[in-house]
Amino acid sequence: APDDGGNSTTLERLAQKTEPPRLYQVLMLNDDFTPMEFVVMVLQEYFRHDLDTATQIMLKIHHDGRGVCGVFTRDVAATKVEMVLAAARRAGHPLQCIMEAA
Ligand code: NFA
Repeated sequence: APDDGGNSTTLERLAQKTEPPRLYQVLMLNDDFTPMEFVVMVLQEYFRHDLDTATQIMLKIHHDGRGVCGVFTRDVAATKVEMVLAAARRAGHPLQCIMEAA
């Protein structure tokens, strides 16, 4: 069938068996050294969470060892991980950030 340039309807996409993109969780891992304020800042700046949500996610990571920052397509998730790791390295913190298939 000819390429419609992305204008196909949902039903047409089903008929074409077009799969939705796979999604990936971006997670941060707890450590004993990264300041809580830095983690909250990262969650606001790179994941666009508000202060209250960022604080809740940071505390979840602190208590459980890991927590979900957001869910994204593969390339976006990989870029988020690299941005967080670069910011942590630049600030001299050992904060770790990973992606996992959702
Ligand atoms: N556990 C860190 C502390 O007590 C805070 C932290 C939270 C670090 C979430 C990494 C991720 N300073």
